[in-house]
Amino acid sequence: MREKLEALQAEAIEKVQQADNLQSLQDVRVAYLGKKGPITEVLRGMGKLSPEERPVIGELANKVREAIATALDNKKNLLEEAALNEQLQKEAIDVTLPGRPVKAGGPHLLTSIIEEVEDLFLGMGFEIKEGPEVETDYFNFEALNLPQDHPARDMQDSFYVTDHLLLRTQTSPVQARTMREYDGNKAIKMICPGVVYRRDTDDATHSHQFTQIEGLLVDKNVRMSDLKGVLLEFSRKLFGADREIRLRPSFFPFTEPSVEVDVTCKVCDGKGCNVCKHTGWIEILGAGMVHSNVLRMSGYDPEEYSGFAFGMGVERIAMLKYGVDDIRHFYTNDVRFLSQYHKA
Ligand code: 2NL
Repeated sequence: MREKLEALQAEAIEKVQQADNLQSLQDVRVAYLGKKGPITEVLRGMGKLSPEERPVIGELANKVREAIATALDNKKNLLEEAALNEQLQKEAIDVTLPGRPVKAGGPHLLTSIIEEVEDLFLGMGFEIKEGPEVETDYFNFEALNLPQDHPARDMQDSFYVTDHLLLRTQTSPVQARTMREYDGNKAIKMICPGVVYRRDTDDATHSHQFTQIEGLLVDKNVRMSDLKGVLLEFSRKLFGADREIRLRPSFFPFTEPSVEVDVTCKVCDGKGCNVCKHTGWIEILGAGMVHSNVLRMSGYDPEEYSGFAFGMGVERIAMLKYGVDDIRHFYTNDVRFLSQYHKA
């Protein structure tokens, strides 16, 4: 009996050692320690033993059972630890891999130009004003010396919301509103950037929506030479210190006299090229002395006050400055186009 039990212990521990996964280990446990296992069988046969042998064999059987159980538990711990390690290994994340860079956006080229122009005029003491994009007929046209049925309204075919409300065709209504707000007795130095709308067929140089920056200076004794000085300063800051400007006579209903302003072409250094259409000059904006009717309608006495105003298309400025060949690039939002103008 004693030899049988010792042989069982040796055999069971050998099997435990051989088990290489939790299932086969469980099989060993059932085979040796289960209800139908050899140890249970020994204990059941105890009745046949002599009273002297019974406690000795009983004690040994329990020791054998404990030894096997301990071996099983130890091996179980080992196998579980190994399984955990294998899982950890498999699911390991390599934190030393460099991350994927987050693509940073940047301001739209038109926004950059607006901000550049704003900085420049803030530096000359101008304030920046904004106004509604849905305007009244009065502020968009009437107050700017464009009465109902005036033929010049044809130049600004418009999107109407009602008979008296429309998408503004220029940013000038912001200036008319400001003059009114200033009560006809204060000096004004302002620029107003913003989106404007005209009923137009889109092509490489026309867009039904575009961006304008207009400027207005009203004070006592404002003269044409003030306009020229401010626009020369502006042109040199935006296009380069070596630029010259020239003023050509023109017509706008809200200014008198009116001028078209050209800047010298630096693509060809004035020799003539495609950009300047072989003239050496590039038109960048329109301007003039504020019409006396416009001053009067907004509460300023033209005998006491005078002023100049100017307006430019931001897309046109951007196209000239960066050689953009199609105005639609600004609105089709192709990141390959837009990201070229993001500063690092
Ligand atoms: C252009 C020309 C211009 C103005 C805008 C203006 C505004 C007031 C009074 C007088 Cl409140 N004038 N604005 C004056 C001359 C030209 O714009 O070619 N814009 C794209």
